[in-house]
Amino acid sequence: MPAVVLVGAQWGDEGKGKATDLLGDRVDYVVKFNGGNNAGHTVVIGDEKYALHLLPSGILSPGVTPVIANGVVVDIDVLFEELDALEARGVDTSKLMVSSGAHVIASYHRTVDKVTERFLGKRRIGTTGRGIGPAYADKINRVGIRVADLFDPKILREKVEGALDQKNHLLVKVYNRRAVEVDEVVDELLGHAERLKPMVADTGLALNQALDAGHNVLFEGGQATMLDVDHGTYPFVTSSNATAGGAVTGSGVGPTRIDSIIGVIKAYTTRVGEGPFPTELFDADGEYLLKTGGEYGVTTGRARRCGWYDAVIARYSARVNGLTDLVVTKLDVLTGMEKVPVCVAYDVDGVRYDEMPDDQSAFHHAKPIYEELPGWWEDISQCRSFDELPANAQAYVRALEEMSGCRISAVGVGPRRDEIIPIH
Ligand code: 2SA
Ligand code: GDP
Ligand code: MG
Repeated sequence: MPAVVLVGAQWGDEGKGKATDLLGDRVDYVVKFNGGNNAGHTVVIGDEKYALHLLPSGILSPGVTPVIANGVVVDIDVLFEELDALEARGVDTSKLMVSSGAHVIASYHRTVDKVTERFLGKRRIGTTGRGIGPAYADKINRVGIRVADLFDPKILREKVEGALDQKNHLLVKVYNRRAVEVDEVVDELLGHAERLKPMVADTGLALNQALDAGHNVLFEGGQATMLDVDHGTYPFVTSSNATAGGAVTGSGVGPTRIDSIIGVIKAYTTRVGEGPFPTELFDADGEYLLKTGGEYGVTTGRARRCGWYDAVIARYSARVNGLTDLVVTKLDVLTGMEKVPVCVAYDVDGVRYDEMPDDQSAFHHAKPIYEELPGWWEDISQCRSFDELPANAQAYVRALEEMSGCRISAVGVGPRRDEIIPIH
């Protein structure tokens, strides 16, 4: 602390929600800086389970100010639905701040997302269908709608006209769909303005002032390093910067103000959607990880693809994010395996790669080179210190640390908030 960035080090669903929650008591602000309601964080507090998509998980901690920063794409219907659902369960959401510079996901973005995927056929990305890619495409193409536009009906109308110009051409001529009416979109967005208004703020200014005042700010990454539009397995990625750099551009807080960068990584690997995945398993072990780890998408319910830990990816994540720490989650899921293979390098057509290939074809053809580590049988979910872990589980964590080139500062041994072992 005071400014900590937390990112996923693999393909998402590493348990970032829980890791964020872990820092809860020391955090004053939790900032979502990228993505939108394609994210899915599950946080378990006592017997209560919360699934969050758009809202930062810090919203569950009393005293924390949750912030949706400028780098996020906001589906306002979803925002209100999530707020209503939390309020109904007694969670105070009144502190939420939404950046005036955040972009808005409108109904046409969802439509374009779905029809594009259908059109791509077997080349599809396997998106969440939430309109994320089309909203970011509009942002980069300079025809996006920002939160601030909702409070100026004249400008909003002009911008919606601009956004729909080419899109309607595409929808009607290429995809054979009906054109989207400007009035329909303007009315829908203006209908949200009144409720949204009190939440809207210059969040970049607010965050810098918070840091000036000595408050602790946590930047919570959505998706993960291997899904980053620049550093991930392009084109099988999301459309935002999910790496640590995104925390800076996506929030308006400069890089010199960041103190530490934590990567969250599972003790094995999962991926949702299409794209290459060298350590993916298609056997009983993969099925075991899926079932034991409960590897189903929080947003879409899709079964996640499962495989062994990949230290090449861990090293790559440590590098592109400048990680200061790794938090390893779900070590408990590996309990009961006789041997646990870990990928230490790739074999690409007879050539050994110790680092992530920068050639996409090489990564698509990469065959993992495994080192097998001895497993453990003891239930570890009750362990609360590193010394309490069985010797082989300790050795596994130490081996991951050595192979990944980054300090491991905590290990998750169960989904609950307290099921975590800090390592000093
Ligand atoms: P999109 O919708 O444009 O961001 O999809 C592009 C790719 O990014 C992947 N992606 C994700 N991968 C893992 N988890 C995500 N969030 C949900 C969760 C997933 C769910 O946390 O459980 O519920 O299915 C997430 N969001 C995007 C996506 O699979 C595409 O490969
Ligand atoms: P996120 O997208 O990175 O926030 O992760 P998700 O919430 O999508 O998926 C992680 C899942 O793992 C959630 O269901 C968590 O409750 C669960 N989880 C987190 N840490 C642990 C852990 O150490 N052990 C076990 N068994 N489950 C965990
Ligand atoms: Mg998730």
